[in-house]
Amino acid sequence: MTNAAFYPYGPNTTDILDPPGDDGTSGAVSLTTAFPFFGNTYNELFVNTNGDISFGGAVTGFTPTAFPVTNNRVLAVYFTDIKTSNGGRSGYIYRRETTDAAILARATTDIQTALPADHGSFEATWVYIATWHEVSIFGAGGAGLNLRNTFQLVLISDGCKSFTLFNYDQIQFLQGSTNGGDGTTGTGPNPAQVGINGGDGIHYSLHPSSRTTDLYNLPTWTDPAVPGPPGRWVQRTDLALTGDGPALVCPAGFREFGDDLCLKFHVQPLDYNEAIAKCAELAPDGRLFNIRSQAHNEMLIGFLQRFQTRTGRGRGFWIGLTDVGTEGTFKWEDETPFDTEGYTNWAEGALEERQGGERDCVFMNKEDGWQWNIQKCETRRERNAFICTAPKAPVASDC
Ligand SMILES: [Ca+2]
Ligand SMILES: [Ca+2]
Repeated sequence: MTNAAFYPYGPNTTDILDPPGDDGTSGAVSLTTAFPFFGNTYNELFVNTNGDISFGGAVTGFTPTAFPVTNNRVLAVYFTDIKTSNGGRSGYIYRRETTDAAILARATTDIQTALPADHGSFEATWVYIATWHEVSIFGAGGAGLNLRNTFQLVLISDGCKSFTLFNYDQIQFLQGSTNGGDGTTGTGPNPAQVGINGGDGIHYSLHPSSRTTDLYNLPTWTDPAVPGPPGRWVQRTDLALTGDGPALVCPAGFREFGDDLCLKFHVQPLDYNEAIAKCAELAPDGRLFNIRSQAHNEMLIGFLQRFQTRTGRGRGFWIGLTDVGTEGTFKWEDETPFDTEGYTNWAEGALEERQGGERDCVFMNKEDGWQWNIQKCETRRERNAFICTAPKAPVASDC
C-alpha cells in the first residue's frame, strides 16, 4: 500500500481481522461514541464483506441497486460481490475504532484541509477505520483470481458532526460474476456502487464514478472542489446534505400539517399586529398563516374544533386578511392581493354589515361556523388566537 490517502491499517495496528467469507458481516460492532449519520446517531455499525459499512443492521446483499434505496443506511465504499474466501483466503478486511492522538490529529487536519470554509476549526475526537486489503470477487476464475482491490473507509466524528473518507489504492475489478458479470475479467454490466445512502429513499450521495468503468481510476481520482490526496472522496455524513438537497424540517415548536405546512397554534389571544410580531419572533420568516384554500380550511377545522374544546373557550382566529391599507380593498398578510374570485368563506352579511372603517381585520370562529368575519384589529376585548406558519429549514445542527 503506497497511497498517501490511507490511514495505517493491518498487522502493525490494533486492527481486528475478520475471518474470510462471502456476503458476511462483522456483526454489530459497539461504538464508544455514537456516530451521527443523516440525522440519526448510531451506537453500533456493521462492516460487511461486500464493500460497505451499514447502520441499523448488516447489509450483505451483493447487487448495486442505484441509490437512493429505502432502509439500507450504508456507506458503500466499493459495493459489489466481494469474496475473501476463494481458495481458503482471498483478501483481508481489517477494522478498528480509535482515539489514538496521532490518528485524531491526522483526521482533524484532513477535514480542516478538505473543507476549510465550513469546517476549518473541526476537531476530531473519534475515528473508525475499515480496510478491504487485496480483496477478491465472488465467482473468480482463471486470471480473475488475481484481480484484487484495496480500499478503505475512514469515519471521523467530534460527537456531533461526522465525515467519511473513501480511500482507494488499487482497483482491478468492477464486479463479481453475479449480476451478469464475468469472474475471469472482473467486468460486466453492473459495476460497483460507490456512495452513501441515507435510507429514507430520498437522501443519498453518489461518487461520480459509481457504477461506471471509471471506477478503475479511483486510486488517482481527485475531487476538483476538495483539496486532498489523490484517491480520496470526502463527504460530510451527519446531515442529509447530499443527494437532492438537505433534509428539511419544521422549526422548533411548529408541527407539520398536510402538504408540508409548518404550523403553530397560538392559544394566547393578541391584537392583530401583535400576532404578526409574535409569528416573526417564533421562527425565521414566521408569519401569520393565511387560510387560502378550502383544502387548508377543512384541514384546520378538525384541529380547531379540538383546540377549542380543550381550552373551553370560543375564541376566534386571525386569518391574516385586512383592508387596513385601503378601506374595502383586502390584502393578505403575505402581501399578495386578495382574489375575490378565489377561495373565500365570508359569513353571511359580513362584508355589508361589518365593513365599517374601524373594522379591518378578518377572523373566523366557531359561532360563525368558522366563516370569515371582520372586526377591529386592536381592541382588548376582541383579541384573537392565531396560527403561525414558517418555512421548513435544514435540520438544525447542535454543533
Ligand atoms: Ca460476496
Ligand atoms: Ca374595513
